[in-house]
Amino acid sequence: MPAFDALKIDERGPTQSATSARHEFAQAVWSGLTKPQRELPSIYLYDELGTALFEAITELPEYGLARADERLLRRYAQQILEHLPPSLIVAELGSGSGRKTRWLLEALSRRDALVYFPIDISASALSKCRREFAGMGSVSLVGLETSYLEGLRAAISTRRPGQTFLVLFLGSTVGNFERPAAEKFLQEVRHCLAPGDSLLLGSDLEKPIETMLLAYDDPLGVTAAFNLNLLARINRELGGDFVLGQFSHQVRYDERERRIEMRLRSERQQSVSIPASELTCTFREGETIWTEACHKFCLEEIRKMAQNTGFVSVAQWVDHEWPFAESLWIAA
Ligand code: AVJ
Repeated sequence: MPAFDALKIDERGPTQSATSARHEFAQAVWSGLTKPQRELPSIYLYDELGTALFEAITELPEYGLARADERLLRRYAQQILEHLPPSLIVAELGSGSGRKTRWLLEALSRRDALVYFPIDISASALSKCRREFAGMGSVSLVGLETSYLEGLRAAISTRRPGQTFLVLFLGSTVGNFERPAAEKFLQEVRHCLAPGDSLLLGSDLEKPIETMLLAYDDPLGVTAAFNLNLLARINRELGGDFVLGQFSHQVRYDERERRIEMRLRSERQQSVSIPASELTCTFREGETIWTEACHKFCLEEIRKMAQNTGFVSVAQWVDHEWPFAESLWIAA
């Protein structure tokens, strides 16, 4: 696709200097830790080490989610593609290493040359992704190291007449939003798109509570390390002095909200200072920092979400080994 070389998209997306990224992190830590229920935004879990730990999570026997997602894409790539027009441009929100996406892109690129925009805040995820697709001559990859919507807007701005976009939002990342915020976000995605563009949405389905708890509190402690790494990151990047051994990984399932909640619990009363955020916090014993919510869905609710956000749900594929769904929506 030679025309693509001429495009004026920075490979790294709208670049941000390291100092302004650090400043934003310092600000976010300040505002999260000064709330009555302290919290830290889950996007900050994914620095280089956090991304590696998340990759390890996807290999855990207890975390069936990632394998279910990949199984569905592998098994149904052909069926998914039958719903999609030729001359597709693919943009993926949170591509990670691109491993699961490979199945779909392989099937798509057998029909047509393909442009693929992986969008991820993790530079290391994007470089893995580049390696994953390096050997696939029919895929032109343009990585965008930025937030989902900013990346999506940059990708869509390259649209030429006759091209249709497919947005991938896999791995149940949509579950990290509170339900109303998820709809608002999907509406914003819809606003970036034109009628006839599509969205493939991966969502984890409700399942027995024991199974869900184990998936987020694995006996090896990888998820605990993933969670605690957020404090380690504050120490590394913001000069914090969290003593990691004095915090523990806490997981519960809220049946009313239908979500896994991850927190970090202070095991004793302690003070922590974070110079770059100009903050000193005192934690009570048992006090928690909220780090991530992972909402679980049912099939009907996903179809309803499509309706509420300006899409038409055209098909759903479900994995029965680990209840998980891929839903294909077309922009109305
Ligand atoms: C990457 C957001 C989909 O919610 O299951 C995995 C993140 N956190 N284990 C999820 C996660 C702890 C994961 N997502």
